[in-house]
Amino acid sequence: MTDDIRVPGAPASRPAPLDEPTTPDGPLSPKPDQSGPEPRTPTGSRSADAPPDVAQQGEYLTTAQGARLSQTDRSLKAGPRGPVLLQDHHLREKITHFDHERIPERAVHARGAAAHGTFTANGAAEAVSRAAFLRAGATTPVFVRFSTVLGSRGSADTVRDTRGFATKFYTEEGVYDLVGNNIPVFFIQDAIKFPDVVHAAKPHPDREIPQAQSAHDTFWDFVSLHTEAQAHTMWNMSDRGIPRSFRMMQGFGVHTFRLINAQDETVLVKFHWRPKVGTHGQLWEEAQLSAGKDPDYHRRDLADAIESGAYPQWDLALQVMPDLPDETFAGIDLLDPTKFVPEELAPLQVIGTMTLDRNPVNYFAETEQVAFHPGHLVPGIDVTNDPLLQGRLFSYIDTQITRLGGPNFAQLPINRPHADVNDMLRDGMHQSAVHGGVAPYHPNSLDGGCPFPAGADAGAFIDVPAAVAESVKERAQSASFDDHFSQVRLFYGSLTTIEQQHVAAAYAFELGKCYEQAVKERQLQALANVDTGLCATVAASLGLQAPAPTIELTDVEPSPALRMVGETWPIDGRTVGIVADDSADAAELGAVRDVIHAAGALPLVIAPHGGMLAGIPVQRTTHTAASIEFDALLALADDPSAETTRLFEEAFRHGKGLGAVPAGAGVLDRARIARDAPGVVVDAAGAAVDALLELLGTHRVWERLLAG
Ligand code: HDE
Repeated sequence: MTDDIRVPGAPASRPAPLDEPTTPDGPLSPKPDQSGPEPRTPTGSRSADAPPDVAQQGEYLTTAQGARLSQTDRSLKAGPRGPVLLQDHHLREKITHFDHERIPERAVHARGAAAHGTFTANGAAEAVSRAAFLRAGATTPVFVRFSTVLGSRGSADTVRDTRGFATKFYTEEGVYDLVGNNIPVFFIQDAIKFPDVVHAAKPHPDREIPQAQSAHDTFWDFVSLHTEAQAHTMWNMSDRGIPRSFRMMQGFGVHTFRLINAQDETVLVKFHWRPKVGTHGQLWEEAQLSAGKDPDYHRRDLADAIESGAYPQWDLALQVMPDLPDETFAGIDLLDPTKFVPEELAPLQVIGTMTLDRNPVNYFAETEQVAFHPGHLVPGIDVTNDPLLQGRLFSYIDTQITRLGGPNFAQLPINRPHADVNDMLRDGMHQSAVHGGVAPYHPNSLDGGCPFPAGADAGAFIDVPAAVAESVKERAQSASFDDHFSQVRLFYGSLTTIEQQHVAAAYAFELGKCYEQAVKERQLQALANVDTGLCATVAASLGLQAPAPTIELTDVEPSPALRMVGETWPIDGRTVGIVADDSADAAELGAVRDVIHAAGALPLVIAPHGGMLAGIPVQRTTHTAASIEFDALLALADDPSAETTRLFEEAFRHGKGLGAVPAGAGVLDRARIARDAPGVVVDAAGAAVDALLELLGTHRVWERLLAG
């Protein structure tokens, strides 16, 4: 039977035969959802190389020099029992290359996943920026890498952490990188402290634990001594610190940027990515279960969504603020990266939409070798004097030189611009361009004066001639950076009750994992300066006294836009587990799958065994199904196994919609789930599935969680 529901995850573009193949054949093509970087030469021209031309070629195994090999399983020996001969070039080439396969992982953001797509501008930014890729209808290829910050390359995806959201736009005016995070504020106000905060957050230098976590003494030691970090830590302790999916995260440029339009007028802006399917988190228990049961949870989710056709989409939006001499808006210093601008004060203006529709072909060549830099700018977008951003402008190019082995990383296929490159940079490790001419210097007459500097009329990037205040050289910062608490209070006070409960539980966990009393007490003091109720709850869980605030707590106007609970969103790419067995009615099971699929969600059949049920393929068995991968469950059969009982218990505890036909409702009883509990429906299959799809739109059955 043919199955038109694309179930993601197959390892190759063609099923593997049972026996080892014996007839030579060329390399397999990538899977339909995959594509590599658009073919470009190292200097940005369109390349005639079709993507497969830059992958391995031919039917036969060769050396790196293209000589065919007859053997790769036995080294060349003096007789069958050795010794191995030094002249075995194939052995030495193979092992030597292997010895050098690893490159240094990113100092931060080492763990990531990426996808290709396009950005289409709606033209709303034309009034404020002259960037060509922001003109109405312009469509620009993009490559986006999502990441965690703290963990090393092999760490779990679902740890509590900030997420990186870095976008490379291959514009006709050169590469533009928007290297942002999923949280709009940062730990520190000055780049010179970045090594300090990262050293504090990384595993302890003695035992190298804990991996990919902030729940330890050095982290809370730093952020409690250094209270400008309290804003970021509060966001981290909220549900944004444990996203449900990369597809369900906002992105922020964090810093304020300066845009300039065709009339040379400037504005100050904040960049926002808004996911079309809403911003959603995991619950803490789910995040912990995921880290064990599927450490690749987010990576898999992104690739699976794209493979199954649920293409992730974000609107790009701007908050536009006047470019005033004090670079302040509504009392908020726009150069202070620990502050955000509430959307109620500066509404978001959507300027285009990004769709991610292709998975990479090769993780190393693309996701690992991509090199972002906040200084990769195009005409129309410029930086501000935010001291954090200024340091970043130095750091990113520097780190790539170590990470990617030299200064020519821009020539790696994933980093090649889609615009002419004529840079007079020469030589260096791994130079892959073959430059002509004799005069890579300016001015010259020997190469006809080429390359020529362009004027603004020829599309040159002109640094915005922003005024610089007359001042003195000093290691100081503006007094307007000194308020470390009022926006933290604003954030916490804007959340719904359940979100506030999650924040309190997160602090209780993180500080509960610290050993040092002084660290806990100092952090409690910081919380007292944010919200006394929150401080009291956390203090009680630690068995400590809640301190009194040391500053005056003022009332703040809540920002409802900060809430993640309370709306309904599209359900594209959500997963529904259907529990069935050999008694399954093929028509009923098929119809349920079709309804779920037609709604844009992914139906996955869970059965006591793999293979088929009534001619319908099974995707998960009782042994492989894990509650974390389903957004809702439907029991079409009564499976008495302990695994299925646990599946329902966990899903219920995690506020997921649960349905059962009457014949399958024993599953609920065994899991001690009341058939009339909120978000639980026992009904005929059609009605049950409709109810579940509706519940999915709210992300979780919040009512059940609050009651619990
Ligand atoms: Fe980064 N950051 N960062 N950062 N950052 C890096 O660059 C740095 C900051 C962000 O998927 C590194 O190529 C300094 C803020 C993302 O490849 C490094 C400071 C924001 C990524 C670096 C910051 C970010 C990085 C490590 C303080 C949000 C991953 C590897 C001044 C706006 C990009 C690399 C990817 C990566 C330095 C602060 C976002 C070491 C010095 C604020 C998304 O250069």
